[in-house]
Parts: sequence; structure tokens; C-alpha cells
Amino acid sequence: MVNDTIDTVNKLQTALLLAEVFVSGLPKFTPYLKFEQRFQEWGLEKGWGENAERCKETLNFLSEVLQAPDPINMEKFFSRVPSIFNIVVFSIHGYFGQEKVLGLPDTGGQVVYILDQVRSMEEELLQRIKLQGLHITPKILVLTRLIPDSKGTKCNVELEPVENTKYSHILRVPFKTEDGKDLRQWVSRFDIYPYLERYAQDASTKILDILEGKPDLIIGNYTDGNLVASLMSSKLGVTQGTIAHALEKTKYEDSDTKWRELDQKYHFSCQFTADMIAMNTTDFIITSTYQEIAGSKEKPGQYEHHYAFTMPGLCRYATGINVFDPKFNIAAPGADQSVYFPFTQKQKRLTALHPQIEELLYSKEDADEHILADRSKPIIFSMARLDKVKNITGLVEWYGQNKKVRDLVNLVVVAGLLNAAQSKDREEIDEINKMHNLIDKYQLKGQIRWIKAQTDRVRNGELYRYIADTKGAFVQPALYEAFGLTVIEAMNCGLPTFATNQGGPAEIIVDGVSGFHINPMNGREAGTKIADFFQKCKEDPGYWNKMSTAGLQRIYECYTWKIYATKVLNMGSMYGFWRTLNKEERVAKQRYLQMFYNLQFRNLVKTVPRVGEQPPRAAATTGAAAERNQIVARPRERKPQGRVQRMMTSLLGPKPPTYEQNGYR
Ligand SMILES: *[C@@H]1O[C@H](CO)[C@@H](O)[C@H](O)[C@H]1NC(C)=O
Ligand SMILES: *[C@@H]1O[C@H](CO)[C@@H](O)[C@H](O)[C@H]1NC(C)=O
Ligand SMILES: *[C@@H]1O[C@H](CO)[C@@H](O)[C@H](O)[C@H]1NC(C)=O
Ligand SMILES: CC(=O)N[C@H]1CO[C@H](CO)[C@@H](O)[C@@H]1O
Repeated sequence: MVNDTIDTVNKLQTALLLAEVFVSGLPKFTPYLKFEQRFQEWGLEKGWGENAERCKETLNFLSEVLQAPDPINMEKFFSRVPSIFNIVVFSIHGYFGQEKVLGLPDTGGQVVYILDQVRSMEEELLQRIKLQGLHITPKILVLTRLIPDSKGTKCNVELEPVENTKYSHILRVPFKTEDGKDLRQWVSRFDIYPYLERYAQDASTKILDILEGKPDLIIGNYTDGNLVASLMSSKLGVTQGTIAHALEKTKYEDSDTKWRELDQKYHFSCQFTADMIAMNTTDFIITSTYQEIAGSKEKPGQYEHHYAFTMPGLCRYATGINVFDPKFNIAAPGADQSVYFPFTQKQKRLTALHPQIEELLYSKEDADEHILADRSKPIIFSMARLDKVKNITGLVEWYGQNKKVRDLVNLVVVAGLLNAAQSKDREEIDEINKMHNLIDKYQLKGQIRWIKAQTDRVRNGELYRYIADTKGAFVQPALYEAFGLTVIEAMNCGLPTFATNQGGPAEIIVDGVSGFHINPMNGREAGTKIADFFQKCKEDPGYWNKMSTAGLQRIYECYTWKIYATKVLNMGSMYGFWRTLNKEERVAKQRYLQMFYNLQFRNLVKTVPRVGEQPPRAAATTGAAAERNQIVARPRERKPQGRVQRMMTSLLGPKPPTYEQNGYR
């Protein structure tokens, strides 16, 4: 944007002033080419904007920053600086692909999330590049593992274009065995550590080759992706962001103090060390909620858990990650709006799917217990995994107990399987049996429809809208919900939503304004709240529309992929700038981290057997391996209560010291 001829702040300020006065006199839409020469005379190069108006704004933002560098001006300016064109996203473990991968071990929501994220970032990049008057082609690479034994997926293909993008690709790089061959089979995310260092080198080489240079931003996902992103960003000197919404440490009870017992199975010693290295190396951390960082009054956040902890006999983190560090940022994901759009968009509605949806909701076949007798009532709807944390059975119980709700609405639940004999998961079997018992106990026949889990995203989108046509509502009764993607989906479809006040939904919904909070531990109160809503809708039909619209408004203001992409690219630009400051401090920290990596992490990695090797200590029994595979296939969400407080009090005393107490500046 600025030529070398401008080498002092004074010269820059003068140039900005001259140029700003000049473009102010031009018609707004005068293209940059028309006055490019004048800009160059003042020492200004391309990148200020595609036309006079845009240039004027950018010039003005920089003038403001030079006069008063407050956060708002900084963000405005850095959102305009075209500093990011090539992005690399690491999501290494599991089967990462666009077809036939969901449900394979270690492969699930993160794939959809990353692909949506990549699409939105590409769109945003293209728009920014155009608005700044540049002609540069961006590139985004999603780096994952190439798995030769690909189980009928494309995970054995090196380069695959990302659907609905122009410049984004999945790049797959294989793991290597010790004698340098490609490792053929899938590796559990818990056993992945011996391969990562080599992978980082091989991946870097490939990336430099394909991008014909360094990327401008590297984003990691999960422990393995974040560690490799850290190695690569340190080596190449590139801005790094990390995402780890599912930090493993918080999911397993006492996983720090009991690390020794668990290590053979999970290798938490490697994992938590890698997490600490990545958190400490990265320039910024992306979370989806505030609670993920610092928790709530009752519960510490995921990252807060990493502030201080001890792994007896291994190490003690006295000040691990400081949750008040400015590297923490919130950028919540959205829902794919081509799938989840409002029920009011009549021309886009997938009416061809209605016969199938009606069959799901009303048919008599293979659901003889659960036929809705009165089809004219609105439907309250819930969709989730059938496990304890999601507490779908809790919802059925509140419904059963609340006569008023039962009179006003039908209940439709999409969850798990209906036949316990078909399930292999112990927790699901318990919940299935509980469901059947509750339906009997409260004599819910005629008022409830229980449908087994549905995986067709497109049809599920239309299902939400179909429920909205009945003037119903979505209910998310989980005991704890880290983010709440279904809440976002329902709200995107215009379905008024009641969601748990434990976790992400507490932030997504403003209670009584854009939806409702319910306390999952107080079914009576939740039932009353739902009954009141439908009573009010009966008396005032405008009320339902009002809540539906308010929910949508909340989404459009805070929870779309577009907003996400804007935020993440702004972070890349802003933290990329901060990197250039405080070099000495950074170098010192980097040395410390390198030492930590070499002396601690590498040794821990040696305790993890490679595929086909015997573990260094006792051999893993078949039983343990089987159990591990089960956990891999279906990770448990953390138990929300009790443990957290116990840990905190046993390790830290009441709460970690605060920002001020620590004397941080
Ligand atoms: C800086 O300006 C001079 C003179 O206009 C030009 O020759 C040179 O290419 C410019 N440098 C850059 C980096 O654009
Ligand atoms: C980085 O690690 C050091 C050593 O554990 C710690 O003192 C510091 O607080 C960490 N900083 C961040 C931002 O994580
Ligand atoms: C589910 O919700 C019910 C009703 O609020 C509650 O009594 C029950 O304890 C919850 N289930 C679990 C597993 O905590
Ligand atoms: C395995 C894992 O933690 N993957 C995470 C990658 O990032 C997405 C989006 O934040 C998370 O949902 C996944 O949990």
C-alpha cells in the first residue's frame, strides 16, 4: 500500500492527507485505475480500495489510527489491510473428505465445520480483495492425512477441490513409518503423536510447493492440528490461530492427576503437553463462546482448566494458559444457510420432501406406539444424540408431568434408536429403555412421536421449517451444551427456541428476547415456561411471529459464517501486525517453547507405540484396545457437575488469581 519513498510517519501523514482531500473531490465510484498515477506520485500503491469512496475510507481509518490508536480504529483499519491471501487449515486425524466419511472413526462434525469455514473464508477473501482494488487469487488448503486404506472414501487422494469453492483444496499428506513408507491405516487421535513431527516437515514442503511460497495464516484444529500448526508457524514465521472446542482434558475425570493410569490408553501426557505448547505458541485462539474460555460463576471454562494443573511425577503448570491473555477471541460458527433458511422463504422451500417428512411425523408404520392423535396442535421438537448429557428423557418427563403443555402441543423427538436390541452403546441402551418407560408411565401415546436419528442434513432443514409451519418450537434440554449447533439451525429456520442455560445456548439466546433459556435441572419451571409461551401464542397469534423474527435477527447479528469469516480474517490481520512488535520477547518465548518441545514432548512421544509396535511398558490387551476404539467412535461429553469444582478446589484453591492480582499488564 505504501512505497519505500515514504519512510517516516510525517511523510505518511502528509501523503494520507493529500490523497484524502483529492479522492473526496472525485465522484464516489471513480475506479482506482483513473487516479492510480496520482497515488503513486504521493508514494501510495495499490490496496487502498477499488474506487474513490473506498480509498477515502481506508485512508481515513489509517489517519485515525495514527492519531488515536484505539481498538475500534485499529480493527477498522486492519479489516482493510490486504495482508492475507493464502490460508492453511490443519485438521489431521480421522478421515477428512466430502463423501462417505461421516461416522467413520474420529470423523464427524469437525469435517462439516471446517468445510463450511473454508467456504466462508474464501468468499470473504474474494470480496475483500475485490473491494481493495486488487487482482490476486487467494488459496486455501485444508491439510489432512492421506490414508491409503481409505475404506471407499477419497482419503487416499492427494489433492481434492472443496465443493462450492473456486480456490480451496483438501491436501492430503501421508504419515510415514519409521522406515519411510506411507502408513496405510487409520490411527486413533489418541495414538497419533509419533507421526506428527515428520508430518509437519512433509506437509510444509508440500504447502510451500503448492502455494509457491509461505501461507499468510495457519489455523489448527484439535491437538494434532494445533501442534503441527505451531511447528510450522514457528519454522516459517507465519501468523497462527488455533481452534480446540473439544479439549480432551475437560472430558475425562481427573485426567491430569490420574494421568499415569490413563496414559497407556489415551496418552494424555502427550496430549496436554501438545495443547500447552500450541496454546502458548499461537498468536490467537478462536473459541465459540465466552464460557469456553473463562466459564461461568458455577463452572470453570475449558481453557481455565489449563491455567494450573499437576500431572504428578511429570510436571506442574503454575501459570499455564492465562485466560485473560488478549490472544483469546470469540468467533462463533454459523449454520449453512443454504440448508437452514427461514420457513418464510416460500420459493426456496423443499416441498418435494414434505411427503417424506409427513411420513416421518405421522405414518403408522414401525412406530405404532407413537402416533400423534391430534394433528392440529403445534409441535415442540427436539433433536439430539440419545445420551445422558443431552437429556432428551428429561424433556419427555417434563412433558409427561405438565398437563397444560400436553393439552397445548404435541412432542416430537428425533434421537437415537427405538429398539434397545439394535444399540451397542450402553448409555444409549439405558436411555432407550428409559424413553419407553416414560411413554408408558405418563401414557403419552397419541401425544408423542419418537423418530430415530436422522442424518440427512437437507431434509432435517426442511423438517425444522415444517415444524415452524405448525407454529411449534424447538427445545434443547441438555444438561450441558458446549456450543449448540442445533439451536443455531432451528433459529435459522425461524423456529422459536427454548434451550438450556448451561453452556453455549446461554450466550446464543437472550432470554425472553430472541428465545428462551430453560434450566435443565428444573423441569417444572421449564414446562411452565413452554406452556406460557404457547398459551400466549394462542391468545395473540402475533407473538409467535415476533419470537420467530427475533430469533432470526439474533442469528443475523451474531451467528453467521459470514460474521465468523470476517472476524477470523480480522484476527489474522491484526495479530499478524502484533507479531511484528516485541520481537525480543517473542524470540525468548520461542526458545523456551522449543526447549520444552525437545526436552519434554519428544520424550513423552517415545512412550507412544507406533502402529504394529508393542507399547514400551505392558502390552495393550485386546480389551483395552476395544474399549479405546469405542471411545474413539463416540467421545463422551464431559460430565458437567461436581468434578469441576472438586478439581478446582483441590488444585487451586477457590479460583485462579485474577488479572490484577497477578500484576499482568
Ligand atoms: C515506488 O515508486 C517508484 C517510483 O514511482 C517505482 O518505480 C517503484 O516501483 C515503486 N515501488 C514499489 C514497491 O511499488
Ligand atoms: C506460556 O508458558 C509460560 C510457561 O508455562 C507461562 O508462564 C505463560 O503464562 C504462558 N503464556 C501463555 C500466553 O500461554
Ligand atoms: C434429566 O432431566 C431430569 C428432569 O429435569 C432430571 O431430573 C434428571 O436428573 C436429568 N438427567 C440426568 C442424567 O441428570
Ligand atoms: C476433534 C476436535 O476437537 N475437532 C474440533 C475442530 O474444530 C471444530 C470446530 O471448532 C470442533 O467442533 C471440533 O471439536
